[in-house]
Amino acid sequence: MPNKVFHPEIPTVMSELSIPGELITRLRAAQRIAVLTGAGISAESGVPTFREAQTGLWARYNPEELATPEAFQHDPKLVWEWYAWRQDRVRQAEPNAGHLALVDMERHIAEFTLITQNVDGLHRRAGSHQVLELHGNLFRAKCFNEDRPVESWPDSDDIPPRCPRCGGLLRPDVVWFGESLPEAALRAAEQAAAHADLFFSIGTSALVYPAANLPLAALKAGATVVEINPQPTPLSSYVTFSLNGASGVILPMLVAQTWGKQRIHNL
Ligand code: BV8
Repeated sequence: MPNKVFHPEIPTVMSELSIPGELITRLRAAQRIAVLTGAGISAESGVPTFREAQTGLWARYNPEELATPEAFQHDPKLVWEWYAWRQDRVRQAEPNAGHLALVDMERHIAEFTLITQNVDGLHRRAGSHQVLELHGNLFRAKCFNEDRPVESWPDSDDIPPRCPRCGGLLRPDVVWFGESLPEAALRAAEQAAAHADLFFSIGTSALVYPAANLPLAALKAGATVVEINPQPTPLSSYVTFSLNGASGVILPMLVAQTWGKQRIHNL
C-alpha cells in the first residue's frame, strides 16, 4: 500500500489498512504527547456515548438536560437514578483495546498526558496512570450543599442518599453544564496541550467547552494534531491527520506500526 503523500495543509485521511508513514515518523520522534478522549473511546466497551440515543427508561431524556444542577434541583431522584444506571453499565464494562493501546503508548513517551472528558474511570482500570478527569467521575459522590466529597454514607432508602455531615442531598461528583471544571486538572491539561509535540483527540464530538479548546490550543502552539473518530467533527478540518475509524481498531494498529507488536493484554 503506497504511503499517502503528506500535504500539511490538507488533513491526511488514513487508508483503511495502514497509518500514514509521516505520522509514524512523528510518533517515533515525539517526546511530549497529550491525548484528549471522549465517550467514543468507551463505545467498544459497551458504554453508550454521551449523545447517542439513550436506551430504555432514559430514551425520552436528553443527557444535556439531565447533566445540570437545575435538573438535579428539579428532580434529584431522577438524576441520581440516571447516574446509578450509568454506573451499572460501566461496572459491566471492561476497558477495550483502545484504552489498552494508550497504556502501551504511555510506556514509549517521555512526557505523556491523558486528558479525559469521560466519567467512567475506564482509563485507570486499563492501567493508565497520569489521567486528568476534566468532568469528574461517576463513582465519586459529593454533598450538594457543601460541594465537598463524601466517601461513604449509612445505608438508607433515601434516593439520593443524605450527606452524613450536614444532611444535605448527595450528588454525583461530575461536572454538570454551567459548572466550572476542576481548576488543577484543567490547568494541567492546558499546559500539556501548549507543550505537546503531538495531540490526539479521540472519540469526542468536540462540542463541549472548555475541553474542545484543547486541540485548537495545541494546533496554535505548533503541535501535530491527530483526530480518531468514525465520524467527522467540527475539529476535523483543522487537524493534521484525520484517522476515520473506531479507536479500538486504530489505536492498537498505530501502536503496533510505530513501536512493534505489544505484549498481549489479558483483556
Ligand atoms: C463551563 C459530565 C464555565 C456529566 C459533561 C451556558 C452556561 C454555562 C456554560 C455554557 C453555556 N453554554 C455553553 C456553555 C459551555 C458548556 C458547553 O460547552 N456546552 C456545549 C454543549 C455547547 N460547557 C460547560 O458548561 C462546562 N463548564 O463552561 O464552565 C462556566 C461556568 C458557569 C457559568 C458559565 C461558564 C462544563 C462542561 C462539562 C459538562 N459535563 N459530562 C456527565 O457525563 O453526565 S459533558 C459531556 O459531553 C460528557 O462528559 C462528554 O464526555 C462530553 C463530550 O461529549 P463526548 O465525550 O464527545 O461524547 P459524544 O457522545 O458527544 O461524542 C462521542 C463521539 O465518539 C462521537 O463523535 C462519535 O462519532 C465518536 N465515536 C463513537 N464510537 C467511537 C467513536 N470514536 C472512536 N471510536 C469509536 N468506537
